[in-house]
Amino acid sequence: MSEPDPAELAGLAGLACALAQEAGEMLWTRRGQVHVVQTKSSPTDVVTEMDRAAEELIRRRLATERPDDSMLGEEGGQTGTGALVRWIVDPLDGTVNYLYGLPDWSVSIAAEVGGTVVAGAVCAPLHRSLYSATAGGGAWLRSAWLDGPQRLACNTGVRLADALVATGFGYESGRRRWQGQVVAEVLPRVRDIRRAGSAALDLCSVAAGRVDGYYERGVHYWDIAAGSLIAREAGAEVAGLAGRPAGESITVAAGQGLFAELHDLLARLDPERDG
Ligand code: LIP
Repeated sequence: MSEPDPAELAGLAGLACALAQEAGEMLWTRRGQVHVVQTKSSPTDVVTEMDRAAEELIRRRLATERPDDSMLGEEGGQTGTGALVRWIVDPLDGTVNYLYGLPDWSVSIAAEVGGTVVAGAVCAPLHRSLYSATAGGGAWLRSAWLDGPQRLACNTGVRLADALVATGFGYESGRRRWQGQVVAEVLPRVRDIRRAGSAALDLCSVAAGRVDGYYERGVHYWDIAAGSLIAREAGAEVAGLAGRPAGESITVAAGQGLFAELHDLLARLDPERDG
């Protein structure tokens, strides 16, 4: 595959959707069996056996369906190198919500071709929602609550003072202390703040117009790979500060107009440092 054509993109997105749904259903069915098996960056950064089981299921399916591709997963890291297509997988984004029985968790799967994300899916089983996008093909929501697929468009022309802004916090206490100071400066300048607990879903919420903007420091590539494409295909700008790409240092997403205002406010607050 050189430049993927629309049929190839649809194939990648279709597989991402199918696997995200299958893993999501498995997570929902086995929700009673969840225990913390490991902590990562801090005692609050948990991994459950279900994060691992969901990633294992996706890894197995990909090995069967697309044996020549490689994969980067949150739990198992990189397998395979040099492949043209690489899958970026967060098997359970919002693990803490899942552990507590809160509904905001998702399975996020993106496909990269030549290093660029070209297709992606985010499945939120408890919202009965499946978000997907292909490069140039728009962003779509399929849901048990809808009659058919709905094309997503983010909110535009929202002023910062009227904006509902989603954000999230890292697991390390020094970073959180500074994130608290940053959000204390953002809160009086916007309509309100939301902290749902799944970065992938926050980006889908930007795409669907359920929030106007989103920013977060510390998200990993697997948290945002699919959601960023979905938000962009819904018309949002997704980037870091000062022209840098979105990523772990900071990710900012919003529709036209608001992105610049949110970006400029954040840039003044030095959000890329840790306290
Ligand atoms: C989580 C994110 C959440 C963010 C947390 C964490 P996990 O991912 O999606 O929004 O604020 O810091 O990264 O750990 O549940 O896969």
